[in-house]
Amino acid sequence: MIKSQLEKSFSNLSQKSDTLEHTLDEMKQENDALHISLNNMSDTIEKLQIMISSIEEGLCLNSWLRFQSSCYMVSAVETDWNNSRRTCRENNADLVIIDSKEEQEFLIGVGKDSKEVWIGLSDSDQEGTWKWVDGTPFTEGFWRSGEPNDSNGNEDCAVLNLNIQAWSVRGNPTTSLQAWNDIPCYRSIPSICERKL
Ligand code: 2F8
Ligand code: CA
Repeated sequence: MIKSQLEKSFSNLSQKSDTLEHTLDEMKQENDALHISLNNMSDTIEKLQIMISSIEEGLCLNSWLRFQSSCYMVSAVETDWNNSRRTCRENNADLVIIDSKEEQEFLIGVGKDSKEVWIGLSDSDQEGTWKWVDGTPFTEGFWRSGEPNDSNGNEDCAVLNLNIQAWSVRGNPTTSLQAWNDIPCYRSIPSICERKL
């Protein structure tokens, strides 16, 4: 009697063990499949992140404005030329380099509220030799009549005069293509940064 009960229990346990082993095998297979799909998802996320970065690099986000293949930011922060340049560089940009009539006209239109802004042009290294911040050769600029004049012998940084009307009213007739002046680099004024795409 006891023997037959034991045999029955043993048989039941064996069956349970087989079932458990089978379930374990299934769970292992499921686990392997989950690992594979997790790896695939990680690959997809990585690819999407690369796509997002490249889309962002090709866009002008937040307060940056797009013109041709650059983004521009008119900064209202008033500081000297060197500090303004540092801030542009911290934002993956530099002070603006104006190398076409179209760009000059676009910039005059974007910052009408500021009187004058720093641009990326100076003759600090050698008086009278104007240099763009990125080493682009300087040919001719859009200077106001009579500028640059190195007034008092200490004007080595260039500004763009944005409020053409105000400058004209002050008895110095000017146009959007005659809107640069040289002033002392230590003056605190706003600036325009440019990031080339
Ligand atoms: O427009 C002539 C002259 O006007 C000012 O000096 C009186 C400017 N100086 C500043 O804005 C600091 C000169 O740069 C300019 O040439
Ligand atoms: Ca001047």
